[in-house]
Amino acid sequence: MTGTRQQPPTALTIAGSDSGGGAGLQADLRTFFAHGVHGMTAITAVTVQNSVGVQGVTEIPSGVVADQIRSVAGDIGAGAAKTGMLASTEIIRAVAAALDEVGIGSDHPTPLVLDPVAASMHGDPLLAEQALEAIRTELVPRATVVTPNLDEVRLLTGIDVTDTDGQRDAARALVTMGARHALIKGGHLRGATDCLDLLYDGAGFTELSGPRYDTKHTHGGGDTLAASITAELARGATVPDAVAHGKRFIERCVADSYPLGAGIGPVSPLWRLES
Ligand code: PXL
Repeated sequence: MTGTRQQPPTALTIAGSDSGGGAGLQADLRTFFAHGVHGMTAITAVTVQNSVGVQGVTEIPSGVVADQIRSVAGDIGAGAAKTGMLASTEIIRAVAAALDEVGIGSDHPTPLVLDPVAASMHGDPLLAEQALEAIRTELVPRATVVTPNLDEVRLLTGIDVTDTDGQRDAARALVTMGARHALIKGGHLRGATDCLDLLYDGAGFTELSGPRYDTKHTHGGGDTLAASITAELARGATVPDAVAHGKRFIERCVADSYPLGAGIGPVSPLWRLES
């Protein structure tokens, strides 16, 4: 017997490993799978991590990160790609060069979702402080969509967002830096009763509003949203449609999050298997 299935849409995540399975490339792969998309990985770092925090980080040599990108893009091809934890300036530079070589990024046929991961939910650093400038200059200009939370917005733009007008200012700043679209997530806005994200394409804003769930188990939430957007882009969606889909998808995943260990549990796409 031979299998008859054709190659499904494919997506590449350039990200770190979370040994606890909550965030990082583990979240990306299960999200890709939940969208019917074949996932590939260029691993940037291995974190020693559980539900309580990050106990260690080992970076992968930058040349090996770039080689993973070249290897899979050259043979299999990626319909879309995303970045997560990138750890260092050296890795960011190697990733940017490899993306240009294989044709991924906003000036190329294959879209790039930039999730500018700086720290874990526990506050453990996942990016060297001096690497922020490389994110600004090497990756924001290559991003089809950049998806910062408000902490990442402050680090990248210096803007301390406290309301929707601040979200608009931050979105303008990131598009001025070169991103084609900026999705400014409002999840970290204190006091808000809903969860308002703002998408900007350089011309107009789209407001995406959703419920705020009362759970502490939101580990991997940003990764899962960015991976859902990436998967939809790989399936051929436009950016606005992929982002609107991602917003609905992450809401379900937050509603279906679960406790894990003694600390913070992950958001979960398990509901996709059960419905
Ligand atoms: O959620 C951001 C993130 C990304 N990548 C890795 C992580 C985390 C958060 O902990 O560990 C590897």
